[in-house]
Amino acid sequence: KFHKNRNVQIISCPFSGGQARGGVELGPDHVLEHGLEKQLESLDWTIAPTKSLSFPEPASDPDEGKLKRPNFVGSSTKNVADTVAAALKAGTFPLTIGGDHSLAIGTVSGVFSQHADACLLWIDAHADINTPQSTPSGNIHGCPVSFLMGLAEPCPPQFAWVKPYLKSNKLAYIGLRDVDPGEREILRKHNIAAFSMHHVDKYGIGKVVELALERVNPDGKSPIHLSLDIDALDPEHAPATGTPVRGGLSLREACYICEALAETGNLVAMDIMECNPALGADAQSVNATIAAACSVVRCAMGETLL
Ligand code: 5AB
Ligand code: MN
Ligand code: MN
Ligand code: MN
Repeated sequence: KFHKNRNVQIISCPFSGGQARGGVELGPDHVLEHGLEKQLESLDWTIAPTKSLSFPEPASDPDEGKLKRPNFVGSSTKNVADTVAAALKAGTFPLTIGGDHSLAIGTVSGVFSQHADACLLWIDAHADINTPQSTPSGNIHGCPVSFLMGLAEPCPPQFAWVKPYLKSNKLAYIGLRDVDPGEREILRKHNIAAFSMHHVDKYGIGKVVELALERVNPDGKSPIHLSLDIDALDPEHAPATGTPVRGGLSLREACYICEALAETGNLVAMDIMECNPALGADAQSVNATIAAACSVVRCAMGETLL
């Protein structure tokens, strides 16, 4: 059933410091209240007691250049990195529930500290690769990948602990459709495997996943970390998120990506990020978003249709 290791450590991260919209810190509780633990149990996973992290706010947090709340994000993501690394050391699969996507500075650091040869699949409407210089918003949830690659020069002191583990040939995107000009330049310069919705339309999702894996995992041996921003999905399926962009993945396309990664047998960690229950137009759109988040997680954890 794809996953050899069937011990999961859920890490709940009610954190919103990487962006300005309140409510994304409520994401983890909604996902858990939707019954995710039971759902994983019925997929034969053994669930370690869920770790719920708390994120104390620093007394003072002045902007660092353009970056907003650098102390808060820097210390919180360090905590996440240590927790993810500990989960892997304990032989469990870290499943991190956000919270905003700046948390991935922590999750990816934690995974690469234990699996130096890992690759990263980033499923998102956005590339999240702005540097402290290129960020148009100052929101760090738009910057995690640049920190992980060591592109921030100079590196802000709050992120000095982040090792540049991530090499450009070990990163692939699927679902992109809102990429800033500075980000586009970085993607080109580093020849990063970036599959936009245009490629999904042109080749179909099956081929896109195949092409992405060929680029980042040509010999099929690398452990895989999946970082999934719920805004990769079309707002029709996941409206309750801070930065929705029309023209996204269908629920099935997102599920397919997760199923295909599970099938490799190499998935070692997953993030599900950016569900914001405060932003749905009504209870039904919040519920649809949370249900979609649980669906993609189950697919990554080995649920199959037949
Ligand atoms: B998300 C934008 N590129 O840097 C920026 O939701 C949006 O984690 C970032 O993908 C969206 O502020 C970050 C305009
Ligand atoms: Mn996004
Ligand atoms: Mn994101
Ligand atoms: Mn977002």
